[in-house]
Amino acid sequence: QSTVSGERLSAAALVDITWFTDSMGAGRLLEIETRHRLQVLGHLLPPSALSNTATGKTPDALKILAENAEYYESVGRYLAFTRVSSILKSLPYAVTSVDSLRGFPGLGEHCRKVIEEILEDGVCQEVESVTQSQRYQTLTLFTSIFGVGVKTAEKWYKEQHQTLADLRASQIRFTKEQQVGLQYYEDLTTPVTRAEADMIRKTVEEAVYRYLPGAVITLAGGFRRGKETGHDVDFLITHPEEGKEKGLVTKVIHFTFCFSQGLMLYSDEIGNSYQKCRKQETSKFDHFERCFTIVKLNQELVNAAVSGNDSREGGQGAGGQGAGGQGAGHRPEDKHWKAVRVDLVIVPISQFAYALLGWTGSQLFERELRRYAKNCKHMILTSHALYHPQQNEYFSAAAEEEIFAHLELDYIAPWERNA
Ligand code: DCT
Ligand code: MG
Repeated sequence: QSTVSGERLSAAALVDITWFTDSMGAGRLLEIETRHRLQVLGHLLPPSALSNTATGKTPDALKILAENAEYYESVGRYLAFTRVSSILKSLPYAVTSVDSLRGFPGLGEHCRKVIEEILEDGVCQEVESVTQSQRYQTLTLFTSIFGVGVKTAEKWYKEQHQTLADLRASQIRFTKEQQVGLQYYEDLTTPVTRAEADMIRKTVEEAVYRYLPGAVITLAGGFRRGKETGHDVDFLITHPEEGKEKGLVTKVIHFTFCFSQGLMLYSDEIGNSYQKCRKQETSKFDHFERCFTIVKLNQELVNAAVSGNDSREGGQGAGGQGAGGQGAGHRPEDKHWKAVRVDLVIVPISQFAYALLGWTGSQLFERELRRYAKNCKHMILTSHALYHPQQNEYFSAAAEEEIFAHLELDYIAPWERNA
């Protein structure tokens, strides 16, 4: 097989291993892993084979059902559809009959039926009716607003709101997040490109080095996995001398962004709470000092950098003059900036490898890896540490490779984690 298929397989294989070990016990892990890697290679499916062509939607049919399950807060069904969708997408060849998927891990009756229908008719009626339903459409729209989760979207839907215009004209008391989410809706739902991420990185570097020379800034999230676009830009910031990084967020945000340049459209700072929460190792959230922000990115500078004609003065990446955001659909001709979500996470060096692993994602990959750690190794993996509760032991790691080694897994490179 080509290296591409090999690369794509690891993440999917991990999903499968976990499934197998759940039902068969950890003892047979190695045998199953080897067998299943081969099994996966034996099936054929191009990434587009299961897209629901009738709806013309990019996300595949199972992903739509997963989303819909999420809108009904059914985590189990959401995961079941998402896992099968992810595994199918990683297969390098086309599946032409559902029988060839016999024994396929995690493939339940429901998924089988969907796949069968699409293979036979090109369309799955259930997926069709989901995508045509007002509820699905409205919840998809509302949850795409920054600061709006399923519960809030559902509440607004039940109050008969259906469009962004409805929301804007309503008496709803929006949170600060939702206000900026609506105000910059168009920008925030336009994918961030790698060139834009690189430009933001320069700005973050300038801001951070000013207060903490010697800090190390790492681009994490989807961009580290090799994706060309993302919905935000995630940075981890650390310093080789533990403790030096403390309080950095406040300094960087307040002085550089807010006062000096007015580049910050929104920021939500959270202090480090790891020691306080150390006992809650199972919490799905981490406890780093961090800041979720929305910055003004000067697009002219990005365009200049892309065309190899970077005429920046003083290296100022994000920003631009003039205040005030424009709402969705009101992008004026002379608006030369774009609102972009940037997450800054401040990490003590001793936890950096774990933070990097956690913040590289994908979310499904992290979920499966943690599930594997728990079910097969009886360990708790978080973005801070790897912990064995029965042995009351923490495993230190200076690099991601060491974490995989502690888990007795082959190293999986970031670009293989796009599950
Ligand atoms: N993450 C985390 N804790 C959070 C948010 C995210 O541990 N509160 C992890 C999960 C994946 C990774 O960090 C990056 O998160 P996202 O930006 O949501 O995902 P992404 O893969 O970078 O997606 P995109 O490319 O669209 O930004
Ligand atoms: Mg991201």
